[in-house]
Amino acid sequence: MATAHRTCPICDAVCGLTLDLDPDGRVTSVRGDPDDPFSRGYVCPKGASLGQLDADPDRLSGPLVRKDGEWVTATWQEAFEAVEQGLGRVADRYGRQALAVYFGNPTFHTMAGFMYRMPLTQALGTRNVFSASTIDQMPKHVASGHLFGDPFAIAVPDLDRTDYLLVLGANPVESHGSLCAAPDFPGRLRALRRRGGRLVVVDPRRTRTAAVADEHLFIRPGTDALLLLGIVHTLLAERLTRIDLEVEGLEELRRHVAGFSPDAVSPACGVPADDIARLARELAAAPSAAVYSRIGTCTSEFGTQSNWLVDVINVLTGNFDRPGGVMIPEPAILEIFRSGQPFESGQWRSRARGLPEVLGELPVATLADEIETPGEGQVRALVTVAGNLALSAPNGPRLERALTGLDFMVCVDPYLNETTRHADVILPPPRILQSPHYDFLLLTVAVRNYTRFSPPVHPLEPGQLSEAEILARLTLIAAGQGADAEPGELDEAILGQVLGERAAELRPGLTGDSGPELMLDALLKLGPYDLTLERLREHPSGIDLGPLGPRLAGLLRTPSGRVELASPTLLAALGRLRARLAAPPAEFVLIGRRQLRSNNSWLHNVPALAGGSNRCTLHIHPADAERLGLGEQALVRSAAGELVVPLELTEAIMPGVVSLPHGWGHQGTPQRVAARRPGVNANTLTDESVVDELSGNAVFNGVPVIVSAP
Ligand SMILES: Nc1nc2c(c(=O)[nH]1)N[C@H]1C(S)=C(S)[C@@H](COP(=O)(O)OP(=O)(O)OC[C@H]3O[C@@H](n4cnc5c(=O)[nH]c(N)nc54)[C@H](O)[C@@H]3O)O[C@H]1N2
Ligand SMILES: Nc1nc2c(c(=O)[nH]1)N[C@H]1C(S)=C(S)[C@@H](COP(=O)(O)OP(=O)(O)OC[C@H]3O[C@@H](n4cnc5c(=O)[nH]c(N)nc54)[C@H](O)[C@@H]3O)O[C@H]1N2
Ligand code: SF4
Ligand SMILES: [Mo]
Repeated sequence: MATAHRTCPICDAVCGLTLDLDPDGRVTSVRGDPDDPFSRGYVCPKGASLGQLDADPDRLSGPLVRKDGEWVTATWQEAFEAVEQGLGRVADRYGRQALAVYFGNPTFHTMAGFMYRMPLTQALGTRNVFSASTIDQMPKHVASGHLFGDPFAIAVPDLDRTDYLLVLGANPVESHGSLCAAPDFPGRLRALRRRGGRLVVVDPRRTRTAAVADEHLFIRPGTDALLLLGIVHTLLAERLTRIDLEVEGLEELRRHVAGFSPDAVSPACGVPADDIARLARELAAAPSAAVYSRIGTCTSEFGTQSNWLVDVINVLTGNFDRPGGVMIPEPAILEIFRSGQPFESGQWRSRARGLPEVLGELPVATLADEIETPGEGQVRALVTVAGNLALSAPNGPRLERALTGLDFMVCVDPYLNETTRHADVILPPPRILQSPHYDFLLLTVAVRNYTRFSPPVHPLEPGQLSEAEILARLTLIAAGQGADAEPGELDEAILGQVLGERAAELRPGLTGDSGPELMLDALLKLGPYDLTLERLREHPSGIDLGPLGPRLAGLLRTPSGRVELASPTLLAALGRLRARLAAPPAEFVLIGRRQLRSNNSWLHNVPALAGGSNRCTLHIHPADAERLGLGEQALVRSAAGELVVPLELTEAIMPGVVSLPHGWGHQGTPQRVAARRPGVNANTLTDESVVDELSGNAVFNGVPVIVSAP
C-alpha cells in the first residue's frame, strides 16, 4: 500500500493529510498527517472524504460544448476553438468591455488560479472583473487599505498565544476559520481556555463556537459597527487606550464617536450597555487580546465600518502587531500581490449603478445589471473560473436569468452545475489529486508562519490538461493569439515579470514540473526565508517557520506613514450609522450559517458528507414559530424573492432572526447525490440592490424578510 502527503484544498485551514492508496491508485483512507508541524494530525469530515470527492463519478472528464442546445463532448482543440470564436465574436462586435470574468472561491486555493488570474484579466482587457471577494471579504481589504495604506495588511489573531479572543460574526468551530488559517481551530480555542484565556462570541445564534466560549452575546444582525463604536467610545471615554503604534486622527476619531456611547447603541444592537462597556474594559485589561471578525460582519450593510472598527480596537488596546494580539503573517513567498502603492479605490465605476472599483474589480452584486442594462459596454460574454454564481451571488435567480441572455459563456469548472449549465463551453480541470497544491494566498493569513507543497498524487492521463494549461490557453485566446498558441511562452513571460531584474540570474536554476511550480520556486527564492521548491519537496509534511512577529512597519503605505485611525471616507460613512440608531428594526431578518460537512455549493455530491445534520432548513426561534402559527414549513419573502422552506425550531437563534445556509438549491444538474437532497437557494432572498457602500460587498446578513405560513 502506498501513501501520499497532501494539503487539504477544501477550506482555509490548510490541514496536512496522509492518503493511503491501493495498487490501482484509489484512495482507501485519509488521515490527518501527524508529522505536519502546523495541523499535527488534525482532519475534519470533509478532509476525510477527499478520496470520494476526488473520485466523484459525476465530475466531468473532458470538455463539453453546447450545440443546438445539447451538450456534446468535444476534444480540447474543438473546445478552445469554440472559445476563440465565441469570445472573438463578442469582442469584435462590441469591444472588450463586453467581456466579463468571474473568479470563484476555489481560485483562492488552486495554484493555477493564483498564477493566471492577472494575466487572464489583462488579456481580456476589460474592467468587468468580478470575484468571490465582493461576496466575501472585500470590506476587510478596504478597511485595511484606509488604516494602513495596504489592503492586504490583514492581521490574524495570534490564536496560540492570546489571552482574550473576541469573535464577531464567525463560527470557526464549523467553518474552521477564514482569513485566518488555523488547522484544528476548535482545538486551538479549547487550548486558549485551558491556558486561562477568555473567549467571547458575539453572534445572533448560539453557535458551536459560542458553545465552547466563556461568554456568548446575542446581537441584532447588521449592527456590529454600532457595538464596536460603543467599545471604542468606552476605551476613549475611560482612558483605557494603550497605543504603541504611531497613529493619526485620534482626536477626530474621539469627536466622531461621541454620539455612540454604549447607552446610545445598545437599543439598536440588542446588546446591553453594561456588557458593551465591560467588553471594552476586558479588552483593555487583558495582558493580550485579539478582536476577530468574519462573514457575519463582512457580508452586511456596514461591513467596511465594522472591519475598520475591529482593527481600531486592536490598535487602541495596544494589540495590533503584537504577540498575543493580532499580527500580519510573513509567508514563505514574495508577496507579489502587494502593489507598494497607497490604497485607492473608485478608479472607475460600474456602468449601471456607479459602484466603485476596488482592487481592480467590481461588485458581484451588480453583475446582473451589467449584463441586462443595454448600451455601450453592456456585458455580453462571461468567463467563469471556479464559481457557482447562480447559488452564491445575491439574488442568484436573477443573475441566472441574466446568464441565459449572454451571447457567450465559458466556464472552467469540474461540474455541470446550476451556473455552468448556462455556458456554451465547459472546460473541466483534472481531478484534485492530479494537481499540485500550494496555498499561495491562505498561507499569508496563517496563525503560524509555515509552508508546505504537495506534488500531484496521480499523473495526468494522456490528452488530459492541467488547470494551469487550461487557464494559460484561455489567456492566450483572450490575448488574440488563438486556440493553438503555446502556453510555455506565456509561462516564461509571467516568470520573467515575477523575477524582474533577477531573471537572468535565477531563471536557469528554477525547478518545477509545470508553470505554477516554477512560479512557486521563483517566489520562494525571492521570499524572506531563502527556501526553494526542492527544499519543500524534501519536507512533504511541511516546514514550520516560527510564530508570527510584528511586521507592520514595513508594510505601512498611508500618506502620513502612520496608522490612520480616522480616514475621512470612513468617518463620512458614520452618518448612516447614526441614522440607524433611531431606525425601527424589521420584524424579521435573515442571516446565513455554515455547516461543518459542507463547503459553499460544491460538496453536496459527496456521499460521505450527505445526510445527518447537513440539512437546508430555516432556523427559527420556537416562540416566533408559535406566534406565527407555523408548522413544518414557512413562506419567506424578501424584496428579492420568496421561498418555501422546511423549519427547524431552535432556541439557539435570537427571536426575530431566521437563518438559512447557502449553497443549496440543486436542481436540473446531473449531480446525482446532490439531487436527492436539493435544498433551496438562500440567495433567492438576498437583495443585490443593497451593498456595503464602501466596498460594494454583497449583504447576506440582516436581510429584512416576512415569514408566514405557506
Ligand atoms: N464547513 C464549512 N466551512 C467553510 C465554508 C462552508 O461553507 N462550510 N465556507 C468557507 C468560506 S468561503 C468562508 S468565507 C468561511 C467563513 O467562515 P465564517 O466567517 O466562520 O462563516 P460562518 O460559519 O458563516 O459564520 C458566520 C457567523 O456570523 C453570524 N452572523 C450573521 N449575521 C451576523 C451579524 O450581523 N453580526 C454578527 N456578529 N454575527 C452574524 C452567523 O450566525 C454565523 O454564525 O468559511 C469557510 N469554511
Ligand atoms: N447567502 C449567502 N451567500 C453566500 C455566502 C453566504 O454566507 N451567504 N458566502 C459567500 C462566500 S464567503 C463565498 S466565498 C461565495 C462562494 O461563491 P463561489 O466561489 O461562486 O461558489 P462555490 O460554491 O465556492 O463554487 C465553487 C465552484 O468551483 C468549482 N470548483 C471546485 N474546485 C475547483 C477547482 O479546483 N478548479 C475549478 N476551476 N473549479 C473548481 C465548483 O464545482 C463550483 O462550481 O459564496 C458567497 N455566497
Ligand atoms: S478543516 Fe478544512 S482543511 Fe482541514 S481537513 Fe477539514 S476541510 Fe480540509
Ligand atoms: Mo468565502
